[in-house]
Amino acid sequence: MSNDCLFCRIVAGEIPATEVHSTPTTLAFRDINPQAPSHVVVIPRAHHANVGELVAADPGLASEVLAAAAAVAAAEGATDGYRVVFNTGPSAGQTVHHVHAHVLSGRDLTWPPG
Ligand code: D5M
Repeated sequence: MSNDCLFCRIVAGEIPATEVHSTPTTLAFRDINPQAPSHVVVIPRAHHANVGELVAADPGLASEVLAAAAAVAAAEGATDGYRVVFNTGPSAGQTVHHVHAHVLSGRDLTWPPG
């Protein structure tokens, strides 16, 4: 855990979040700035800066994050489809440096993304 990390502080219960799914190794909560009718952030409880660092350090945990993302999409009723996004690095707009999967659904999602 990093005291400087917003998502570590959510895992620790120091900052409130609207939790929608939880496992011993992952946590999912509603994005504070939703970009779709359903917008959930899925994180590993352990701190890794981005998806590349996560999969290099712990591929099993990366798989658990993806499984949690799929479970969230199912629970949100995303029968028409959903998108999983890992913004990685400044050019992709990553602002929180604790790896997270955005799970977006509930509207038609355009391609390519901006
Ligand atoms: O996405 C970081 C995301 O994290 C962004 O969509 C807002 C969200 N966020 C930031 N703070 C919170 C809290 N406190 N609760 C829920 N969601 C939050 P990025 O891909 O790094 O730009």
